Amino acid sequence: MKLYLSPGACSLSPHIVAHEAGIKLDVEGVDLRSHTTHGGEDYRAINPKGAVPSLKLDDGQVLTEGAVIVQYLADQAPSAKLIPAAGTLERYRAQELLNFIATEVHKGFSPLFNPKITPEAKSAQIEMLSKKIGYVAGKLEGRDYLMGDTFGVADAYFFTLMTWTPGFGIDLAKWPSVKAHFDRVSARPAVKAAMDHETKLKAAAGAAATAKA
Ligand SMILES: N[C@@H](CCC(=O)N[C@@H](CS)C(=O)NCC(=O)O)C(=O)O
Repeated sequence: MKLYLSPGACSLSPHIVAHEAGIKLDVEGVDLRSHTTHGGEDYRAINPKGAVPSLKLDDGQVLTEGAVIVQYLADQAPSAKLIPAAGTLERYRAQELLNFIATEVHKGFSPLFNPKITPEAKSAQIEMLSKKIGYVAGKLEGRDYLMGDTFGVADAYFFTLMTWTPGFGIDLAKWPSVKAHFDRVSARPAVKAAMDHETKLKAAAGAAATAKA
């Protein structure tokens, strides 16, 4: 399997899940401005939506949408217990969380990346996004991870999005349960490994671009 990602983007979430699950993946970076893979391929020919993440399966099919890819990966390694079994109510609870994180939290960040956003629109967007983060903060009260005592796919996704908060002046200290979750997830060896890998990919892509210039 090959995961297409952009270092530090939402694709960090399935990258973390693969590390947590002990799944050995090929990984390829994508330049999201040119929609070209680091290997020089047209990324839109791989995923016509142009967005990361996407996962190329061993039979050549490509799976897209981060909330789905993390479930696929977790289901490949059931002993890692990263998601409840399909068909159980708990599985729907995990999907309920993933859907909220994807559509409310993740897409709550998206307008903030638009360089044309006005200061007024930015502050209104941060206010709206803060309410969504506040909802997740409530879910984290009195528990270590979103589904209870053990780390799961929703934790990987939510954590990934929270790595973006400093860039927009959002201080996680406002939500002590989210800050504690962020620190707890950051300390996991699999999370560190995925993040280190992405730092190296970014540096390699930067060096290749400089060499071409
Ligand atoms: N619906 C997609 C959206 C993923 C997404 O927003 N990816 C961003 C990076 S975090 C991206 O690739 N943006 C560039 C683009 O869409 O061209 C998913 O949930 O996986």
